[in-house]
Amino acid sequence: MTRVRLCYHDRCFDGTASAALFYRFYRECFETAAEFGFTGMTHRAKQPWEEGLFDGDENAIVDFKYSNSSKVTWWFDHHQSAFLTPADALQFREHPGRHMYYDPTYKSCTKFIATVANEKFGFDISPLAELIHWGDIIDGAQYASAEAAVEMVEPATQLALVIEAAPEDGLPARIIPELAYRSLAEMVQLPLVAQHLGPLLKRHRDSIEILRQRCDSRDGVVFFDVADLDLEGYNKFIPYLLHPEAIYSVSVSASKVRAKVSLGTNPWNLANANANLATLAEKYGGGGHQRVSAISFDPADLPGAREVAATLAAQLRQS
Ligand SMILES: [Mn+2]
Repeated sequence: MTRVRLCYHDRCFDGTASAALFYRFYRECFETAAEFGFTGMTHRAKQPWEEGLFDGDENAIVDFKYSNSSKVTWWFDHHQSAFLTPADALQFREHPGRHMYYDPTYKSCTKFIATVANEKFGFDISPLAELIHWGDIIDGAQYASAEAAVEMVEPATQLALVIEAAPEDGLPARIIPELAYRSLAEMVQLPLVAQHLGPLLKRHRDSIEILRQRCDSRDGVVFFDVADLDLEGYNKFIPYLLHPEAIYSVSVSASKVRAKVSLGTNPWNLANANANLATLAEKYGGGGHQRVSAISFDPADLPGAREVAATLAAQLRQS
């Protein structure tokens, strides 16, 4: 029996959906009985690939950075900042592994994996159409309005809230095998999801009031600092609901594993949104996509995070 180590972007709807899609794809196209172990990956200030992590016969990474380890047999990513070093990027370009796929033009990694699995391996993606659709909406910020992104009535957005913010370590890993075979409406009824939903929806509504007090919107940039609160998993569209005039958002938050500066673009005010936020974040060791990116700091370096956030907010206000 093949053992598969599947590393995915933790606490992220697209990362979890990518893992579910890969899980079903591998079982249907390669080995039904393969034994999976799931590892959620978090962006941190230090090198993410720890010794001994790739312990499977197959080691897969989805919706997360490239690893130059020869043990990695599958890789799918769509982030602009996919490579830790220029040497890694060169290695991938010159000697891509047989099952290594990278395309930063995809709005979601879920859709990217689905397309490759279908076109190259004949995987039937029709049962997963709903999941693929929502992966693109959520990771690509393609909601009709800020209200639609924040109101949390769709099962997909409720599930995303639980994946991103539930205070239970390892929860996405328990969600993945279910998500591979169930509808989103069924998913939010499952006890492992439903038990978190009530408290998280209340916390979400409270966070709108907190951000109403903390947001400072000037010259096209809404800035807020919530590093003193347990609020890392806040909904990233709330600032644009409160300040539709903003083009960008810059924020500081903190958790046990990192201090974090987040940069975002208002998806409903794109006329003058020309800054590449991934490129800006890369200057400080972070990364992401053109329209949304982040920089992770050691949890002890909150002052450093605050300084970088202030610098970037000032820079975006002048752009
Ligand atoms: Mn993604």
